[in-house]
Amino acid sequence: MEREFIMIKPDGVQRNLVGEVISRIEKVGFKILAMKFHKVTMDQAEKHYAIHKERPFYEGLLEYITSGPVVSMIVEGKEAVKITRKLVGATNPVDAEPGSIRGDYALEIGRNIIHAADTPENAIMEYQIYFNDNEIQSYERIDEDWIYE
Ligand code: D4T
Repeated sequence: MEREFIMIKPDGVQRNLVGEVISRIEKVGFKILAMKFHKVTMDQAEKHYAIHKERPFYEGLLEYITSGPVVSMIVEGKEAVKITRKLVGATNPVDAEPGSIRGDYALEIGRNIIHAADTPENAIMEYQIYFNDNEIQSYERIDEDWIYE
């Protein structure tokens, strides 16, 4: 099993897409281990997007991600990172397939609704910015035998 870190960004919250996004994550079979409705602090944003520090869009990205409440989640499942990234779609909505979250609900790269970590290692690094260990639940879902063979 693999863990993935997902964040519904401020535009996703403002556009009432929280339920829609969570529904897609649940329905594919992922188990929600943690979830939080919160504002990203500037300190958290700088850690999360440190890799983009030198990029021209960095300042705008920090302003956007800290501009309003977000929903952060840790989910678990088989190939969670790969499958979530497919559900989410390409970073630039122009390239995101119809049926993906960005393909269905976004038009611009700087307002692309959702974040999902791109590797299992980054997922762990990222969720540690937003969650303490005691906020991560361990439980069995009753449909697991019907999701995994
Ligand atoms: P996130 O991190 O939001 O899931 O996006 P990706 O993992 O799909 O893409 P990323 O790390 O390359 O970009 C992070 C974040 O920066 C915004 N961005 C990116 C932007 O505003 N302009 C740009 O040119 C790029 C490349 C969008 C996502």
